[in-house]
Amino acid sequence: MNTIQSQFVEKVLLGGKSLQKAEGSAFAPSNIALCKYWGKRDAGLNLPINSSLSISLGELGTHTKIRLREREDVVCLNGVQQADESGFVQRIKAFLDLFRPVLGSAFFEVRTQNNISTAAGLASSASGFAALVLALDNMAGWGLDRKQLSMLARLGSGSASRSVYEGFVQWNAGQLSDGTDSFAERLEIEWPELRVGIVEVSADQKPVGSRDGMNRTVATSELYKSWPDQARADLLSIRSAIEQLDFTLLGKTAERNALAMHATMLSAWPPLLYLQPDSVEQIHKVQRTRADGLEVYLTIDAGPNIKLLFLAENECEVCGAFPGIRVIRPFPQL
Ligand code: 2P0
Repeated sequence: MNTIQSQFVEKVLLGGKSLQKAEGSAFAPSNIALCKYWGKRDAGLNLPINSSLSISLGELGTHTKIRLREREDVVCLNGVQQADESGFVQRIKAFLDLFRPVLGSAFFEVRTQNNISTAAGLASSASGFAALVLALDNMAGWGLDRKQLSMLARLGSGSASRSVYEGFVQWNAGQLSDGTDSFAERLEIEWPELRVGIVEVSADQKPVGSRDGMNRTVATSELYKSWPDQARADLLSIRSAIEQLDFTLLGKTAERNALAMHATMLSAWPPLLYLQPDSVEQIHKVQRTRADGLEVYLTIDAGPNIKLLFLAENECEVCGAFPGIRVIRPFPQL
């Protein structure tokens, strides 16, 4: 049991212990960071070194149902019960441990369904932990606000703190050591013309997970020293791009931010090279396409897949240039 985290949960719940139903359900969207979260200032409370800003992916994400059980936890992913010893189940059980004291030491059945394949390179831990927290809140009847939900989801996975909202979301790193000022907030701006395209390069499991990757980068990369300042400047530019609906500024800054994050990974030891030969090919292709006059930018997470950013007016041309991409419309269409 992680004592620091359970004390944090009690603080966030403010003594709310009611259990109104024996089951609950919720949906949370997946998200893609335009200004990346990379590096922790506190691993115990999962507090980031830098603030980040993401876009949630509308209807793409995780549906989760939770219900009480008398004995042992059961975890199902996409309709299939997962082995108890799997990393997936272990992580969910450790997270549920934080809530058992306030919920009367119960056991749970968790049924989670991702409507986007993890093979598409979209973080399922973000929507997964966000949906789990929302489902717990729904079951217990705590009536938590988004700030509280964001802080609880953060304990499961940093990026999950952003997945409790739709649209553009900023996760403020915060400064306090108790973690109570590190939560995400929604930016009240819609951009229906914005598109995200997924270029799937590889569906293989990555050799080093994000958590280990960022810890290794912080511990060993000289280049990482420049990351917090760059992330701070990029976040301001991206906010201003969103406020002015300036797509060129948004795309440029998001692409530069992602490549700078990969530069810090490359300069870690042992080096972290998440990109595959095909990822590099696609990066060149985005640059060539842009030089030919089609405005498309990219972002990449801790994996080999490429995410394109473009506007609705260029959707047909981008789909022609990148056949087989999956196009996501993050905002409701007019
Ligand atoms: C992000 N990533 O901002 C960055 C960009 C990957 C690259 O958040 O340790 O799974 O659970 O807090 O949230 C992935 O890291 O890490 C991530 P933990 P998480 O989306």
